[in-house]
Order: sequence, then C-alpha cells, then structure tokens
Amino acid sequence: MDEVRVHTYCRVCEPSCGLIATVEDGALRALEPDRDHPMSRGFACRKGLAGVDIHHDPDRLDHPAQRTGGRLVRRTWDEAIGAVAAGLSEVHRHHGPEAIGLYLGNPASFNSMIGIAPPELFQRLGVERVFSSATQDCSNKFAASTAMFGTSALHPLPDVRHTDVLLLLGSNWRVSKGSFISMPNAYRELTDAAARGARIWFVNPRDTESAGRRTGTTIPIRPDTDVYFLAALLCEIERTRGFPGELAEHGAHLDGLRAFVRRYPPERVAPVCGLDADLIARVAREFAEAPRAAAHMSTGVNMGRQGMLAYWLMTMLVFVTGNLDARGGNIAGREVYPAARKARGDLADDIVNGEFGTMRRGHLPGTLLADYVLHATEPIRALVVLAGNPLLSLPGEAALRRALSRLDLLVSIDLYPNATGEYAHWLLPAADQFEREDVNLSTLGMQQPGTFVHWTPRVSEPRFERREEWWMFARIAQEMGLPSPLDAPDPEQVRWGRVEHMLRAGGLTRERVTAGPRGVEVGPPEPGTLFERHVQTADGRVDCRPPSFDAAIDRCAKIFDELAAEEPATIKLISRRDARMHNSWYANLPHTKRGDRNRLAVNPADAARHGITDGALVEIRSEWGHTQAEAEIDPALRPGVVSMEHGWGLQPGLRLSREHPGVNVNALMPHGPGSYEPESNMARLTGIPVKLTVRDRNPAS
Ligand SMILES: Nc1nc2c(c(=O)[nH]1)N[C@H]1C(S)=C(S)[C@@H](COP(=O)(O)OP(=O)(O)OC[C@H]3O[C@@H](n4cnc5c(=O)[nH]c(N)nc54)[C@H](O)[C@@H]3O)O[C@H]1N2
Ligand SMILES: Nc1nc2c(c(=O)[nH]1)N[C@H]1C(S)=C(S)[C@@H](COP(=O)(O)OP(=O)(O)OC[C@H]3O[C@@H](n4cnc5c(=O)[nH]c(N)nc54)[C@H](O)[C@@H]3O)O[C@H]1N2
Ligand code: SF4
Ligand SMILES: [Mo]
Repeated sequence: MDEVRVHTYCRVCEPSCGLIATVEDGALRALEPDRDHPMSRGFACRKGLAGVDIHHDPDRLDHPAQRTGGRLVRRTWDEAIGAVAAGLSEVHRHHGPEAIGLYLGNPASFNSMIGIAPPELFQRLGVERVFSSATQDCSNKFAASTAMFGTSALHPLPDVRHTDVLLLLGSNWRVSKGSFISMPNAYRELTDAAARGARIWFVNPRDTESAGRRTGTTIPIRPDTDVYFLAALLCEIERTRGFPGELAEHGAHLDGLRAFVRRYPPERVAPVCGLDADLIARVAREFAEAPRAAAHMSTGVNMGRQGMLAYWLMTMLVFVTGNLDARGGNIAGREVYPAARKARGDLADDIVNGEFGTMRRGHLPGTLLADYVLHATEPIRALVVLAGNPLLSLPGEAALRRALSRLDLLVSIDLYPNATGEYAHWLLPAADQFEREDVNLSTLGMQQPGTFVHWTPRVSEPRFERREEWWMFARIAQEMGLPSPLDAPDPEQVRWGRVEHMLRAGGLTRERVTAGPRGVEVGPPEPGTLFERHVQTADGRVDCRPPSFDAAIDRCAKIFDELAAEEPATIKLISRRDARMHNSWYANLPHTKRGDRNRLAVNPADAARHGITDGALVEIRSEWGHTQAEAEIDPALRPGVVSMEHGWGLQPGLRLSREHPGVNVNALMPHGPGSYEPESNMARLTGIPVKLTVRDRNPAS
C-alpha cells in the first residue's frame, strides 16, 4: 500500500488552518491538524477535520445530472455542458443578458479559481445581474470602507496580541472562528490576551461561548441598536476629552462626525440599547484611556438595519482614540498585492435607482432575487447557482420557491444535490477542496498574526465525475463559441497566470511559494502603513462623515424614534451559529450536526411569560412569514430576545436532512423592496420582531 502525507490547508472558513492529509493509494483517508504550520500551529476545528467525511459522503453529487419528470437522470459531461451552453445561448439570444443571473455562494470565496473563471464568462455575455452571499453577510463593510477609505478592500484588523482593550461586537469567535479576520484559534487568542491583562468586552444580546471568566464580559445590548451604542461612545469621548486636533492630518469632515454623535449621548441611547448610561460611559472611558485599544464587529451587527453606519462608527471610535494604524489598535493587514488600490471607489458614484428601489451598484441585494425572477419588467429566466444554497440562505423561502420553479433554466454547481438543486434543471458535480489545487487568495491581507501564502497541490484526484468549476466554465464558453482558456496552447498557464501575476506584485513567484510544503510567510501586519499605503480617497485622508451617508443618517434618526416608541414587551429574533454546523452544507454529517432539529432559544423569563416550556412547539410569526420550532430555554439570552440558527430546512437529496430537516429560519426574514440597507444592499437578518404562540406543550408525547 502506498501512503503519502500531503500538506494542505482548510478552505471552509477564514483562518485557512494547516492540515495534513493522509492519502492511501491515491485516496484521501484522514485529516489531522498540521502542528508545524506557522500560523495555525496544530489548530483545526471539527468542521475542518470533517472535510474527509464530506469527501466520502455517499449523498454527494458525483455525476452530471438532469432533472426530468421529477427524477434525476445521470448524463455525460458532454451532454450536460452542451445543454447548459445551449440553454444560456437561447435565453441570451431571445431576451438579452438581463435574463441571465448568477448567484455566488460563500464557498466561492475560498476557491481561487471561482473568483476568476465564471465572472469572465458572464462579463463576456454582458451579464450584470450577479447576486452573492455577501449581501447576507458583510456587504455593509464594503460600502462603509468605500465611503471612509475610498476602497472596499481596507478593513483594519484588531491587533489582538498587543491590545489593552478589545471591543468585539456581534461576533462569537469561539464558535464561528471569526470573519473578516483570518486568525486560527481565535478563542485562544482571546484567552491569551485576557491572561496578559487585556480587557475584553463582548457587545452581544447573548452571553456567548466566547465570553466568560477566561476572556471577558458581555454587554447585553438590545438587538439592532449597536449603531446608537457606538455613537454614544463617541459622544461621551467627544464631550469629556474632545477629538484631538492632530486628527485632521489624517481625517476629513471631523466636524460632521462631531455633529452626528452629539445627537446620541449615553443617557439618550441607554433605554433604546437596553443598557445603563453609566456602563456606556465607562466603556467609552476605558477605550479612550487605554494605552492601546482595538475593535472588531461581525455578522451580528452587519445583519442589523444599519450595518454600514455601525462599521463607520466603530472605525471612528478607533480613529479618534489614536488607535487606527497603531500597534495594539486596528492595523492594515500585510498585503501581497495592492488590493486596496485595485478596489478604489467612491460610494456616492455607486448609488443607483434600480427597478425595486435605491441600491448600490455591484452585487444585487440577495433579498430581491425572487423579485427579479417574478416581478421585473425584464425578468431573470436563467440562473446559475455556484457553490450556494439560496433557497435556504436567503430570506423569503416561499417567494424563492415560486421564483426558482418559474425559471427556464436553473443550473446548480455544487458538492451536493442541495435544497436549491431540487429546482435545478441541471446539476453539475463540483470537485471538493481536496480535489483541487488552490491558493488562499481571499484571506491575504486579513491574516493574523501574519500574512501567509499557501499554495496547496490537489490532495487526491477528483472521485467519480466530479470536476473543477474552472473547467466547467471553460467548457461552457467553448460550447457557446466564446474564447476559452481550453483553446490556449497551455490552459494551465492561462488558468494560473492571473494568480501568478498577483503574487508577483508582492515579489513572490509560484516557484517560491510552492518550494516548501507549507507556502511562505510574508510578514505581520504593519502599523504605520495604513494612511500612507492603503487609504485611497482623493485627499488621502479618512472621510469621517461621508456625504454619501446623508440618507442613512436621516434613517438613523427615524429608526431611533421607532425603537424608542416600541412596545417594551416586543420579542426580537437574532442570529446564532453552532460549532458543528456550517451554514447549510454540513447538514448531512451525523457526528457534526447538532441534535436533530433547529430549536428556538428562549430566555427563561420570556418563556415563563409566554407559558413556553423546554421542548414545547412554538409558532413564530414575523411580518414576513411564520414557522414552528421546538423551544429550548437559554439563560444566556437577554430577556426579550430569542435566537435560531440558519442553514436548516429540508434538503431531500441528503439522507440526514430528510430524517431531521429542522426549520428554515429564513421563512421569517424580510425580503423584497425595502428589505435591505440601500447604500450597501445588506440584508436584515437579526433583530426581527416576532410573536410567539405555544402550539403544543409536549409534542413528543
Ligand atoms: N437567517 C440567516 N440567514 C443567513 C445567515 C444568518 O446568519 N442568518 N448567514 C448568511 C451568511 S453569513 C452566509 S455566508 C450565507 C451562505 O449562503 P450560501 O453560500 O448560499 O449557502 P451555504 O449554506 O453556505 O451553501 C454553500 C453551498 O456550496 C456547496 N459547496 C461547498 N464547497 C463547494 C465548492 O468547493 N464548490 C462548489 N461548487 N460548491 C461547494 C455546499 O455543498 C453548499 O450547498 O447565508 C446567509 N444567510
Ligand atoms: N460553526 C460555524 N462556523 C461558521 C459558520 C457556521 O455556520 N458555523 N459560518 C461562517 C460564516 S459564513 C460566517 S460569515 C462567519 C460569521 O462569524 P460571526 O460573525 O462571528 O457569527 P456568529 O457566530 O453567528 O456571531 C454573531 C453574533 O452576533 C450576535 N448578535 C445577533 N444580533 C446582534 C445584534 O443586533 N447586535 C450585536 N451586537 N450582536 C448580535 C449573536 O448573538 C452572535 O453571537 O462564521 C463562519 N463560521
Ligand atoms: S477554523 Fe475554519 S479553516 Fe480552520 S479548520 Fe475550522 S473550518 Fe477549517
Ligand atoms: Mo458568511
């Protein structure tokens, strides 16, 4: 028996942990954490290690298939590519590029070739209706950075290793492992920071697994009010210490920022945030007085109604306290290629009037996908879904079902016949991460403790007829009579040329990166480079009160009044992640899936008030939909807040999902016109008002 050990890295989420794969006679057998990896140093989570089970899952999509008469029929690659190309050509010929849409799911970000090949084909066809998971995740950050820094690609990292105070809003690192920061074993970084005396505050309606004696304290904020909390911190700092005059060297429109934050003093926002004004003032003082302080926010704040403004204010908090670009504060990640320069832009130029309302140019709001199919003057008729499961991950399940069944052509390119694939005419089996060569392009510049380029070989040949997406798109282009890298004398050279070009900008070559088993270290983030090298605004300064925020700032005042007038007993539904799931695509792994259903977590006081007992079946109603789930009593939640995970819901092609589908929380989420932040297209997926009614106190009996 021939056994080899291959060094690779995990492409499930941001940290990109080093893994060692054991390969027997060409087949992947086992994965273990790579103890000698310079960044992850032996850390890998159970999701990453379960990659081997996904590789061998008998329910994987292993052959191209066509859905006819409700059945999946196996086809050859030539038949599948030919039919998809013909379908796209026909829609394009009769209805133009508007009739074609593309949806890019989250795993596309961790697959260097997806970022290059499909967009190229769609650009050639003139397709602009591109949707992605970003508008359900983080697009508020792209909009805010464009307005503040003149580039969507600058997101200063919290320097966790050197900070004295860390403010973490809406993120549960112990479970999620972090987002917009690529830092293996983030929880360990928190315990280490606390052990050397750093003070950590978690701003979160739930006292999460990340908080506690070994790390820090939770500030139990009311959902969807972080923007006012942050404004109040700035207001308190401004009125007690002022913003130092020398900030003007690097910051424009500071007066505008002052004027804005003065409207939200701690005593005014305290009741809306559900916090004591004294606590807010104390956090402001600690942050401002600390020698070094850093902040980071993630999906819990992104998914509120004002994620763009919240990210702006969080950045301003760091800036006005002298912590932007300073060791122990928030610093620019070490770049390999000049990403910030390449992503230069001006938010004011991006705001357009679409058929369904104001929006930002770029990836369309995911919450409008169904509308573009069902109600647009020029509807989408053909949709390609690439590494995504929009039926479960997007708000509005019922409308999405109608939309997906209306399409003339739906193509799903995936590891699994997932829930979205139930509506697909064609399902194309993708190679998984171990079946493809790859480079960690998307996390470069977001890494802590340092930037590391890992170029992994393919660990094993693709099983069955699984193929890489790159090849599929190159073949589709050929069949459509378009230029294709497969027609070049050396397709591999064309394929990796762009990546090599990016690396060369950082003085690296493919030879150098692939010389050793584990890639190359580029270096730690560098304090003192942000203003000089990364900021892209016309005058080189950070815009502290961008004019493109005018409308958002008006909305901010209106939403404040609305929240202040809200019935105190209103229950708000928030997001939650579990360590064993990963969005919707770990739904078929018995030992990773948590329990057998998606529960509604309820605080004990709310449970008592509504007569909800542990395990009771509860109907949950929002303005946008309703569903039923079993209750679970969770004292970690602040009163007035319930939570549910996303990613559950029936996936008939997956055995375990058939047995234990769980309910799709997105049946309750806002969708359609008005459902997203107009400057960023970001969806609203947390802080949703809901009504609870007990349906059955003891459903098991
Ligand atoms: N209510 C609510 N909704 C949410 C969220 C929330 O917190 N609450 N979170 C949002 C967030 S942050 C995100 S990122 C989105 C995720 O939204 P999506 O990306 O649409 O959904 P996933 O469940 O991640 O589905 C990814 C699909 O890609 C497939 N896949 C995995 N690897 C590969 C690969 O290498 N190639 C191909 N072709 N396919 C692959 C998987 O099998 C799976 O079917 O969901 C969003 N939706
Ligand atoms: N195990 C696991 N890991 C994952 C994923 C997964 O599904 N499972 N998904 C991956 C993906 S795609 C992403 S984008 C990242 C996301 O990574 P994170 O952003 O860290 O995601 P969560 O762990 O859901 O943490 C969000 C936190 O926000 C809190 N929250 C909810 N509403 C509010 C609010 O209004 N205000 C504040 N301040 N907090 C709020 C919730 O209680 C929760 O603790 O995780 C990635 N890693
Ligand atoms: S933390 Fe993310 S990258 Fe690291 S092993 Fe887990 S899933 Fe993979
Ligand atoms: Mo995400």
